[in-house]
Amino acid sequence: MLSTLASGVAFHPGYLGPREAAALLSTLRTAVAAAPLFTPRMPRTGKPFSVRMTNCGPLGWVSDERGYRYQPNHPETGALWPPIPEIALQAWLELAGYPHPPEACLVNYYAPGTRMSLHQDRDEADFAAPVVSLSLGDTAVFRIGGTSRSDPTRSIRLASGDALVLGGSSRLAFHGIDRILAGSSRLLAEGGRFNLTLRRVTRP
Ligand code: MD6
Ligand code: FE
Repeated sequence: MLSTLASGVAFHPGYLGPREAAALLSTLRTAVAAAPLFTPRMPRTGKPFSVRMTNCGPLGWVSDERGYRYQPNHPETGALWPPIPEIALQAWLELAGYPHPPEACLVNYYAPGTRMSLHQDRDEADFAAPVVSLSLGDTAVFRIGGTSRSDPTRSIRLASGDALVLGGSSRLAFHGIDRILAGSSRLLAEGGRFNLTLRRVTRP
């Protein structure tokens, strides 16, 4: 079932079934072994994020005192990022409605108790491409508003296997994660949640 919450927001609950979610997690484990989760830091202040991150694909999103940017290599190991998991590429083909492949797959890991403050995804050169997000593990309380920080917001619970697409007039909507519902999924033995966001970074 697809539901449209606002223009350009498409929510696909249960997009990945439990077996597909488990298969994607298994590929993700391999990727994280090659490109370990790191703790990003805020530009200027250097304040650490509570979420840990890594990336797959030709480009990865990183943040540190020097700012937000995309780069081809891991900030700690220097290695190129591992490939984007096949199941995630398939989700892009089915959901993005955009005729060029994604270049970055940001992987966020939320331990119970962590959150992501309200932000826009705007470090990409081409906002014609949507951002496609996949959730694995514990349910997250996701908040989404409009293109001004002060616009009213609404909450959606993102459960394991759910896909969310931000495109069109919602491509630059403010959004964030208020909290993780600890123990809501048994997919991750360690608990918590992985979120994958697929992005086109450069103009094709
Ligand atoms: C998360 N998601 O679900 C955070 N960004 O953990 C995002 O920041 C996000 O879900 C752009 C488009 C869709 C998203
Ligand atoms: Fe985002």
